[in-house]
Amino acid sequence: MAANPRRVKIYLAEKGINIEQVDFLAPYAEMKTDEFLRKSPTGRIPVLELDDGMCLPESVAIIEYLEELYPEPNMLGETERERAWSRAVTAIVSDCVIPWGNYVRHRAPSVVENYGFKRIPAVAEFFLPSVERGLSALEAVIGDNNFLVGDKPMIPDCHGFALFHATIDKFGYEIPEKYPRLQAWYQRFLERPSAMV
Ligand SMILES: N[C@@H](CCC(=O)N[C@@H](CS)C(=O)NCC(=O)O)C(=O)O
Repeated sequence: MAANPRRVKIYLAEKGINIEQVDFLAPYAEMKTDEFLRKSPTGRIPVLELDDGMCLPESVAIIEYLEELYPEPNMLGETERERAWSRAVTAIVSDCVIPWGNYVRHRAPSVVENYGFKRIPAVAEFFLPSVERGLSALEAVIGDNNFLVGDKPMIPDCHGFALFHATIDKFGYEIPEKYPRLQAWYQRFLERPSAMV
């Protein structure tokens, strides 16, 4: 259900990288132990644990680290400009996570209420302009491309699809009609095997 670890799962599937994965289930009590906090200081996932014991939190950092270790197939960009643009689009997606998460959780009853989540509809109203801003930005970004930064899936698509899929699949959100390019992109990515992880 959680979009942030799923960014990494989708990236691993797209790259064909096989590493051991440990899943945690909400409400994530075992992620608040001292042992886990030593691995991920915020008590959040994802966290990448290396063989020498180093632990790297944060989905964006984990994916870029893996991209350096496994540069083929390239999913960041061939040139400095392409890489810079990919990072910019990833940042736009990352900025959407908090507003979208709050919007979908507070907008209508959802699965998180099973974990004692208290819904406040005014919070959804507060975040709606930020949600619209992110959607408009990404609709402009994709332009006539098949994927967010070009004609094949790249790192920003992994981040973006994980976020859209969580809001749509788990929280019943629908991409509004006024974002047809994002609607088409979402359907296109949905057909990829990585969308199933
Ligand atoms: N900026 C972090 C955000 C990580 C994050 O918020 N993870 C959520 C799951 S989507 C989590 O661990 N939630 C449990 C909690 O906060 O206790 C990243 O991109 O990795």
